[in-house]
Amino acid sequence: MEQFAHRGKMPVTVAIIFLMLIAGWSDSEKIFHNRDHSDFDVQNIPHAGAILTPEAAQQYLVKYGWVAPVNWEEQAFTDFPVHDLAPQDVSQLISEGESEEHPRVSNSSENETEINPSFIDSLKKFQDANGLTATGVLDSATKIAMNKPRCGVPDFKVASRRKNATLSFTDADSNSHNSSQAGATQRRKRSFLSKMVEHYRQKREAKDTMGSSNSKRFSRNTVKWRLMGEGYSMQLTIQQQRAILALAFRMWSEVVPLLFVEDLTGDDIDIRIGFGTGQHLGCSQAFDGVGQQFAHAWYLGDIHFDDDEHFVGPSSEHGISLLKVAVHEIGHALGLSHINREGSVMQPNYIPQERHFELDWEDRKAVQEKYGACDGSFSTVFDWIRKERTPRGETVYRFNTYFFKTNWYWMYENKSNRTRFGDPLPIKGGWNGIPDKDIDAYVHVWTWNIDAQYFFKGTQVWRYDPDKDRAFTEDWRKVKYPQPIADVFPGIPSPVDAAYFNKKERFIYFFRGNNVTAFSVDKNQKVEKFPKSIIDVFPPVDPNDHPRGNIDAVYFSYSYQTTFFIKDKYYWKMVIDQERQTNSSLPLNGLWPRKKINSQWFDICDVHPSVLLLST
Ligand SMILES: [Ca+2]
Ligand SMILES: [Ca+2]
Ligand SMILES: [Zn+2]
Ligand SMILES: [Zn+2]
Repeated sequence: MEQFAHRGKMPVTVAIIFLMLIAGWSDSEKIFHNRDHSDFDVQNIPHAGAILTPEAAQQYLVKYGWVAPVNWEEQAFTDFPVHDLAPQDVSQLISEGESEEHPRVSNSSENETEINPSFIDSLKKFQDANGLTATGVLDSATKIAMNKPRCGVPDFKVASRRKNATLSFTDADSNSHNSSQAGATQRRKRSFLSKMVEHYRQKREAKDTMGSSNSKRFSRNTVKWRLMGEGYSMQLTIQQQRAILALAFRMWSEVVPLLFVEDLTGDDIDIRIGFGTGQHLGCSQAFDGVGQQFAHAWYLGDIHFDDDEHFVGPSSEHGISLLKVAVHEIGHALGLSHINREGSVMQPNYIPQERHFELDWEDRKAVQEKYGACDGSFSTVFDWIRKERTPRGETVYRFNTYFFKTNWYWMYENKSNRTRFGDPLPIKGGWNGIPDKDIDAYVHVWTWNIDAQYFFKGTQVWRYDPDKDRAFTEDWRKVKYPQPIADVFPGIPSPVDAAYFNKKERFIYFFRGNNVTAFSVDKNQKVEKFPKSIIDVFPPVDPNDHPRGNIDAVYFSYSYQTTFFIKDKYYWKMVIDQERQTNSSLPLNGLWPRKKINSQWFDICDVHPSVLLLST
């Protein structure tokens, strides 16, 4: 009866699909959005059985790997349940079953909370990991912990997968069905399923980097995903589902060098996503109705959500946040296991959503163990100064570091040593009135009588108005912008590769090819004897280690109180005066040997261009 009631949803699905067909895509969204839920008989939606008895608790401990690690990755299809087919001569074989006596009053005993002794150690382990006293007794706190909404992926999995393992069903299993037609059908089905399993195994192994210690990971940088047409949720619009999933993938993109792209047409999908209830989507693991399990996922594989759960969008106060669950399940698809640590997105239980949850430091490090850290190069880097007034009317200056690359930018928070959550963003929209891509350089001229910010691209220069947060079209001297660089900075050849302002000398240094030209802001002219070779003006500390020319960016950092030369994936830090006082052999304006940009500034990661504009 329960199963039948469960299937009662089907006509609604069919009706909606039909309405979508006749009404067209855009109109159909309203149907989803304003869908009246009264057509569901809520009473009949199956609920996950509460874990109250020792038997149920023992099942929980076995299922989630607390007794022994579960061979989860092999379970995607191998244990696919094959139901007995009806025999052809059913009317002759069928007879009424005899009723069994069942007690009207449950024979509950005092032993109800006593767990089988062989499970006590596992139970203690579970209690300890969940911040409970490890009593080994199934007390009410333990029951509460076991009944929390949770991910269906076991907490302990068999770590290494047998390579090229062949599937075999036990002899006893196949013999038992030998004589019946149903048995033959079952074997055919299993043969089909074993091929399917083999297909997925080969596909997954093809993605592995053989022999590498990090072999359990995607080996391509672009990972394709799709919300499968047969697996839409009944609770959010398809657009909402896709947008939330895209955002969840983007959050991982922001911390590892992987680009995730939604692929609506191709055959070669890496992560297939679907919503289902009970037995679903050809999956070996049935969902359990309302409550407890909300989703599960396979490494380098598929993600399923239990659509009996009340999934909601990121801004909703109630229900289960699809975004948070999706971020967690994508973590599994990327190869992460559960982490019992407060603040981690990989905690097995659902933690009601903080409004703005993010991947924390250790989640980042865990996924970077597998995929490495982002390792980019940048076209322009600078500290942006802004004035703020305190409540007492004093002026204070704050700065943030910006990294520009092609048509997007990141703000870097030096104190927390990461980019702002949700970056990168498009230059267009963040910076008004300047070209929306490929900025060559930025300079902030800041003296007792000048405070001017310039962006350079090609042969032109834009002056930026920080108060109005947009480029000037005309400044107080009636100079119209953009201007030719040669007019604003006479004697400076353009385009420039990079530029920075030296406060002490009151010179702007413009870099182009192997040369550098100094420009005096006081005299408003090129400094004599320039251009010079970069290597002569900024000599190397180690003669074999110098960027030479074609510098990407040069910037003075207020955090580090020194100047950085940036080229490709490296930076060279300029020798500072204190260093020269203790070591007089260091050259003036010398450059220390290079280091990787990502050893100083962490997690400045690209995202796929299709999700650049996406935000919560
Ligand atoms: Ca459930
Ligand atoms: Ca540049
Ligand atoms: Zn999980
Ligand atoms: Zn599933």
